[in-house]
Amino acid sequence: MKLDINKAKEFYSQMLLIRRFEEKCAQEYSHQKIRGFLHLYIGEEAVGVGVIDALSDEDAIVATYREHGQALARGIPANSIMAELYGKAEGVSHGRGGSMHLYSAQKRFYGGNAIVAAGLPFAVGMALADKMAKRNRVTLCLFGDGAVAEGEFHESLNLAALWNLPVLFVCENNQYGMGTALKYAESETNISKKAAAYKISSHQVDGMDVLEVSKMAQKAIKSIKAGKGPQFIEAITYRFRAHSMFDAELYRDKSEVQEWKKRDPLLVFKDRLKEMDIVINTQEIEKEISKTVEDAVAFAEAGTLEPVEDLEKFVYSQGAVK
Ligand SMILES: Cc1ncc(C[n+]2csc(CCOP(=O)(O)OP(=O)(O)O)c2C)c(N)n1
Repeated sequence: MKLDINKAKEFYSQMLLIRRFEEKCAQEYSHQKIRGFLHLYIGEEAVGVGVIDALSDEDAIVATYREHGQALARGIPANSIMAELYGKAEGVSHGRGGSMHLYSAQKRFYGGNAIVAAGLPFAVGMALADKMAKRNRVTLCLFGDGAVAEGEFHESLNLAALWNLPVLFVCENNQYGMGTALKYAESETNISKKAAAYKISSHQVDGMDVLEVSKMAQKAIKSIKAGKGPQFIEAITYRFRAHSMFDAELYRDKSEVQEWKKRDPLLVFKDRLKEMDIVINTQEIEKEISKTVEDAVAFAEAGTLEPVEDLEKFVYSQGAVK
């Protein structure tokens, strides 16, 4: 794959921003500045960054509760994401969504969803609307391997194929559901094979290599925009952190985590740049990113908590979040 220096900087910066932003989130969670559930994406950065880069501004994204990284890759400002995690009114969902429900109609980022597999029928519905209105756009649907055990996965894939809908399904296979390895939950662990059974063009990709992910996503989106129907990508990846901040991680060996860390997407990318003789100033990028993250925390700290009187605001649609 040809890579120019600007794209190289962009990929590296985005992956590093996700990493540093989330390391900060973990810290602020332990200081109880961030509350509720917090699911970190660390280790999976190459998937979100590679796939989202292939979208245009008109395309939509539907994600899961592990979505901070994807929201950052979509260009939602770090400030408004951090403020959302702090529950502040300046947050991207006005402080009402929290970590699991980032939402920006302006960026066509439609969640953030706490329910496993719930995004799939939602994405299929959005793609159906686009098809009916003859708009040539794609809905990207991101979900974890745990979603495969849900009926919604099968119903959604079936309809998307049957109706030839413009959806890109991306399964982020990080090998684990909440506390269960995929192999204990699924009789067939090759998820792309399941999608292929619905006559959807399906592929596996190395989810630790942003260039491989990007190449495959671009191909898939080109095909969808040519009217050839849904595509399915299974990105093989790994989460370096626990399922959420509450998880004692008793279900996997530390040595396994260490093995996967050798394939850290930031290291893999640096190696790829070396192979291609592309030199970027990583120290300068590190400095810029740490300033962005510090600013985001300051912005969130200075944000506003809504008064209790606002509790029922937005419950009915007249006050829907824009
Ligand atoms: C319908 C439903 N069932 C169960 C849960 C509880 N739950 C939360 S996360 C999770 C595991 C999902 O794993 P996966 O889809 O692989 O995503 P990952 O956390 O690995 O990104 C479960 C079972 C839920 N949120 N929704």
